[in-house]
Amino acid sequence: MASVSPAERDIEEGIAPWDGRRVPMTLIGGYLGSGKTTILNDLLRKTERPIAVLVNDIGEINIDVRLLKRRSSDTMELTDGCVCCSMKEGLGAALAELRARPQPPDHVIIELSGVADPTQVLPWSNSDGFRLDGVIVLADATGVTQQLNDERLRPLLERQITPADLVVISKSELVTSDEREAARQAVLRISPDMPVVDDLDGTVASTLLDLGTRRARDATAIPPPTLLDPHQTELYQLPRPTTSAALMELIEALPGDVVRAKGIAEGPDDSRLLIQVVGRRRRVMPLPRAEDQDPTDLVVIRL
Ligand SMILES: Nc1nc2c(ncn2[C@@H]2O[C@H](COP(=O)(O)OP(=O)(O)OP(=O)(O)O)[C@@H](O)[C@H]2O)c(=O)[nH]1
Ligand SMILES: [Mg+2]
Ligand SMILES: [Zn+2]
Repeated sequence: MASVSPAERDIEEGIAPWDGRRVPMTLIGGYLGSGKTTILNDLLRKTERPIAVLVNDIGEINIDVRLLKRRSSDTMELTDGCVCCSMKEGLGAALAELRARPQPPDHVIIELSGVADPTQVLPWSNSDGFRLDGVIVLADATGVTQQLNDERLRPLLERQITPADLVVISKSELVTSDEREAARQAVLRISPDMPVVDDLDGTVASTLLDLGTRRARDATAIPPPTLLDPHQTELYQLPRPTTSAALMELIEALPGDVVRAKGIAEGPDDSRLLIQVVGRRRRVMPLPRAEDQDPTDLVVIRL
């Protein structure tokens, strides 16, 4: 490579990245446990495109990033804080790191934390090198109606749903068609013109990129972040090694105010067991063994 004099290098650095090209960015939001990582994985499984992924998990441990099937140098984690408030600088730094790469990714997807207000992140989606492609917000068919009736959660969920370009009713197959329709109506009461789809036929993930949102967004109209997060996050130590049965017993005994818990435990013969708790749904599943998959504590979020 030809050597570059400092003067020339300075000029290079002054140019927007990638010859002024703007990489489309998709934000995936929605309440805790609504299915953001699941749909993201689905999407990554269905495309070969080089996609940069940023995953924000509010606990001290980023479980989600360990669950992404396609982990690579293009996966970045934003841990121990919410990207819309306490982790804003972390997001800025991650995007700066992307910008510094010689080759742009095809697309950037950010999984927001389950308590994030997507509006707060919009300014980054139109920063140098990026343009907003769309805001997808998941609404959990098994929980959204009840969550919207909970005074502690309603303001947060309204803030999450309002800026969406598309709302996906997740976990549709777990409810009756009446419940699904109730979830859809609950979303429409907040945003009457919102496009709302469900994930019943398994094709929704492939429609999430290239939404090409045309919605006008006034960056000056972004309200200051308010502390909408009514939750407390704790870490519970897990026994090592342990068994599915013991873990089931442990999570069944979690206090009733636990809305979300997740962790990776050490099972028999150095296997891994994934714990997933969303409200009353509590599951322990064997996890295909990946490299560097160290067991974690259990991240527990209480309301
Ligand atoms: N049956 C069913 N389960 C789902 C679906 N989507 C997600 N889940 C389950 O719901 C739990 C939470 O899913 P995640 O994808 O981790 O949810 P999340 O929104 O990323 O959660 P946080 O990042 O912690 O806010 C997991 O046990 C998933 O397997 C779905 O469409 N159907
Ligand atoms: Mg997630
Ligand atoms: Zn936040």
